[in-house]
Amino acid sequence: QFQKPEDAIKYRKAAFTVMANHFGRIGAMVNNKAPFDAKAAAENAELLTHLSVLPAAGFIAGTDKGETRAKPEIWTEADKFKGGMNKMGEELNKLNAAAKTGDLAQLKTAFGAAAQTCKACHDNYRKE
Ligand code: ASC
Repeated sequence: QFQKPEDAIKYRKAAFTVMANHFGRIGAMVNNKAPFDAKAAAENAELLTHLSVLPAAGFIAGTDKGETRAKPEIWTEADKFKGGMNKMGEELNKLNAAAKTGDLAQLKTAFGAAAQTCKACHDNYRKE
């Protein structure tokens, strides 16, 4: 799927960038930076469940060098890293379910849990 390692790095970064945008739109609502729009929140949450499967494909062997902050532990602790990715997917599914209820309180709770899964992998697997 990738011609060279740099293409895989670009791909996963692009996927995370798009995810951060859609996650951020919900974040703005739950943090009272934007008006709560239940329909928009649900659309963004739905998108995130699909987008979240994308980055993993970019973490192929040999892509720990170059324009990346990925730590080598991603490959030396591959199962743990995959576990973190899966956890993110699970929490985004919960975020999607919460968003569909149209209840801001439920959205806030699920958003916090999902954000925690983003942060966990950043703390463990991303360089400064
Ligand atoms: C975001 C975003 C992340 C996570 C992380 C959570 O909105 O872009 O990477 O939340 O900051 O701690």
